[in-house]
Amino acid sequence: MNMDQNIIYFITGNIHKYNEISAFFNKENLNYVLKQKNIKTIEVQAESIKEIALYKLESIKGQVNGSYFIEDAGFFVDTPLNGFPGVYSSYVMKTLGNKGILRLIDDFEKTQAHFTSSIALYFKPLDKNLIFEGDVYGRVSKTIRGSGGFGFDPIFLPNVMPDSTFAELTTDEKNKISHRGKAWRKFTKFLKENTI
Ligand code: ITT
Repeated sequence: MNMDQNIIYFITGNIHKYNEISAFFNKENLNYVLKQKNIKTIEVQAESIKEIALYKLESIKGQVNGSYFIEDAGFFVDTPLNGFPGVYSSYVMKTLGNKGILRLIDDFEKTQAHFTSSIALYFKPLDKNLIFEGDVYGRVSKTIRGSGGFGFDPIFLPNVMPDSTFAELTTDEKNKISHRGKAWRKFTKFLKENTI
């Protein structure tokens, strides 16, 4: 067997996302080796994280040998911002940041929020694009708390652990309940059922 067949590339420029996924990978006895590759992908504006993920995957077609995946995530403040920043999460993180989000919703007592993750995989043995999704629901914290995680983690309180922000959890704790963790478990199930 060609050794290259057992490598799966995670195409990302975000080391935090890579570290979370690689923590999962190392725990499972998968017949694959994970490698990070940072290739410029095209991020279109679309209505859903899933559409963005599939487009991003298509945008690097022909540039990687073997199987590869990308992951796209978004943070949605459902109450009171009707889902904003959602598909604009990267841009809003760079411009407003967590402080800016908290300022926008300062007057509201009741908040609802969620993260969504879409892993889009090009699986070479089947010559197919596949998608695995996960989400996690919670609230927005009144203050920025915790030093772990990244992005919007310091302001997100998951419903299943409502006293801690994602940034106050260890990577393992976050992985057990996160959007990325849920998408990841579907992805792993597929890889186990389709071992080459
Ligand atoms: P890629 O190179 O993989 O595209 P990215 O940093 O552009 O990395 P996304 O588009 O998936 O990542 O993420 C959109 C924004 O949401 C970005 O600002 C992230 O910091 C943030 N984000 C993504 N996943 C998160 C998570 O698990 N917790 C907190 N914030 C997250």
